[in-house]
Amino acid sequence: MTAEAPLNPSIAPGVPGVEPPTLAEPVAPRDPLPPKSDQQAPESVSPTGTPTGAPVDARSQAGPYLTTSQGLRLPDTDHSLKAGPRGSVLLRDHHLREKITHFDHERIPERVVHARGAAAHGVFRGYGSATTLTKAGLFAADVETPVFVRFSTVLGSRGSADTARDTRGFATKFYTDEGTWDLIGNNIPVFFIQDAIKFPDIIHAAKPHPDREIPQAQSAHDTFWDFVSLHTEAQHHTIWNMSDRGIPRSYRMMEGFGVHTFRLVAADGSTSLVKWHWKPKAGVHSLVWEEAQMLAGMDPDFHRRDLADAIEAGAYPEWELGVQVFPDNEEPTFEGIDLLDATKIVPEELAPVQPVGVMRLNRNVTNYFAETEQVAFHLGNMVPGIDATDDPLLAGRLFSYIDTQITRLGGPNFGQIPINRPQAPVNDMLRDGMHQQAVHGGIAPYSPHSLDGGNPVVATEAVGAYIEFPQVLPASTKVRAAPASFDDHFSQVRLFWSSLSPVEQAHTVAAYTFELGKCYEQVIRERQLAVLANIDPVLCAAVAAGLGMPVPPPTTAPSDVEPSPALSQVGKGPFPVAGRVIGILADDGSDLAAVRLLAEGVTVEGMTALVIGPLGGKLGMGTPDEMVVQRTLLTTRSVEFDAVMVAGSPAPDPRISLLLDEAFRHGKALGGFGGAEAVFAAAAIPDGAPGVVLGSDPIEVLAETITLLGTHRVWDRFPVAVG
Ligand code: HDE
Repeated sequence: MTAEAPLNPSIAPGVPGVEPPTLAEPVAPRDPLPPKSDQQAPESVSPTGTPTGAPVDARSQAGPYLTTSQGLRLPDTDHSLKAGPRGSVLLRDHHLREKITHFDHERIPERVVHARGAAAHGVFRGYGSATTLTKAGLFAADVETPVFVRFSTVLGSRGSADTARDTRGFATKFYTDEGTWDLIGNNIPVFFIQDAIKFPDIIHAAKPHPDREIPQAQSAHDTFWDFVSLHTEAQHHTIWNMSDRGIPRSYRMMEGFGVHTFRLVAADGSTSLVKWHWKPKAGVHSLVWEEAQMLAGMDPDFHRRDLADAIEAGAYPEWELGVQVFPDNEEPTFEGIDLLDATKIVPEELAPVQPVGVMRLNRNVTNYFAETEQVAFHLGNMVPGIDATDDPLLAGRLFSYIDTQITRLGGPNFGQIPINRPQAPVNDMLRDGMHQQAVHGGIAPYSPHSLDGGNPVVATEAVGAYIEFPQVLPASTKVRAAPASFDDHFSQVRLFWSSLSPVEQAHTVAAYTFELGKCYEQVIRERQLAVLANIDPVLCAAVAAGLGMPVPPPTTAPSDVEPSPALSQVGKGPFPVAGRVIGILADDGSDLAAVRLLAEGVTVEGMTALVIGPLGGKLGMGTPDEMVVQRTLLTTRSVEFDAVMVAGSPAPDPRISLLLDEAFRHGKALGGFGGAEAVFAAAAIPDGAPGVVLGSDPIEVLAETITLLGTHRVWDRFPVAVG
């Protein structure tokens, strides 16, 4: 791992290079620039997992001159070879053909789901607390394992907006010295379906309609609601999507879940069943729907940018990995909950999450395509001490991930792409195939053999062989069926609903109403309302009211449930504020010395301060306090900031009022000093409104604003009851 850079949040987010460009076209030969300090390429290991000793940037382009792919230096790359300046282009122009041919093949098929993603490198450190549960070496105390994490949305195409209402993928590759372990989870702990055979159905229903290919990256359309209202096991996942969890504020502020139950095997052979949880140190935090919609237009790369900016600034995102542990009984149930049913959670109040390690993401990728696009996760990538269970959804995934890569990455050798290379020695006897990178020695890639010195031999458990857990299987009959325990589709949906705070419930009602309101077929709305009636009468009545439809009677009595406070995002914290973005509205008339002091105070807290001026350039030009304007009223909107502070009384502008009004409605902390009251009044923000901090000392105002930020939103500004 490269040494970590110090916290430097003062970097203006998104600096593109390590050196400012020259105005004139550079023509003098020089070596390529070094990589940016926040970036890291995959480890330099060979296609068969052996460290090469080369620096991690060894694969980047070298040399001062432009060349062909074969290293031939080129005198010109602007003109095709022609018969005279106006003449026909000559077919013999190899440079032209190579350049265009390669370009023609630059794209690969996007992922069939999770096409839109962002990733980063990091490190996982074990606490040692899981060593009684699993022999996997990465959990031993203070063992550090390099990781690569890819976050994603599920439904949208590669170019879709980050802030769509959707589930988020949270896939982690642990490059352990016992082999690679992939933990491929989501930010929602349940899934739409209980059996993998239904995966094409839910995805076909949720993707854009096949005739017009609309709508992009959203579930607010007929086919999605048609499917989930008919296939009611999808309702639990659906309510999570309709809640604030469907629109995270940041990848850094999402929980992650392995969803399935896995089996852990300890060194003494004892086993337990577990569910994996990632808990963000920054707390779980979501956008409000209007912000998400605005961001889809203003900054479709919002989450991607947020992750990269935070890492570049040194505000490294962290998650604690934890497990809920259950006894590995013959019947895989816990407190009556079927652990093999991926549409069910086990409330944390029944089985607390026990921390086993911490992950820190501290390096951005060097090349999006090489790393984020080409990374190939696979559920079957496990290490000794971690095993699968009989969850029928997991079984299908164990097949699917390796299969999809063969099409997506063009053949069976995708494991040799640098980002996918294991960092444990590989000796696999898999040979040849498209894009083979390894130069395998020897003549006997088969087993048994007596040539090549007999190498390799099979391992024993004592030297780290992966031994499948010898699970005892009950005598059974071959059927296409699910156990009766999979039939309860509603009780945990109601459990989730009942565990939300009133603000979150109101958001959830609005989301259902929005989505169903976007359907064309009235019958689909009716059918979904009938399903909601079986989940919760208040939820159903509130959505029906919004749709202007009658409330249907339930066909089954809503179950009695014990709410799980752990499921709500409100009332938690305070959380660290590093990596948050504060907008400071100022103009030439503001006290610029105070603005500077404020910006420094923001930076000291690990946050980013962006000065918003009426026009570009500098404020206080020619004075000792002159400062660069990072955003103008034209280039920004409120959605870019977690809090907004007003320095003095910038000249009235409807865009200032709009910015403050939006930030107010979205529950953001607002601060002001030096006469800012007038600016808030012009934006019709009531005197004494919650979460508006006014004062004369910018640092005192900042301190109070930080306290508000620690709870994520000014919750008191939202409606407090549903119905
Ligand atoms: Fe996936 N899923 N999935 N999935 N999934 C893929 O693999 C699949 C499921 C998840 O950033 C694909 O490489 C089936 C659950 C993530 O590269 C594909 C089923 C969960 C990612 C695939 C599921 C996930 C994928 C598409 C039902 C949460 C993105 C491209 C049995 C626990 C990984 C690819 C990345 C990607 C199949 C269900 C999470 C087609 C058949 C449940 C985070 O193989």
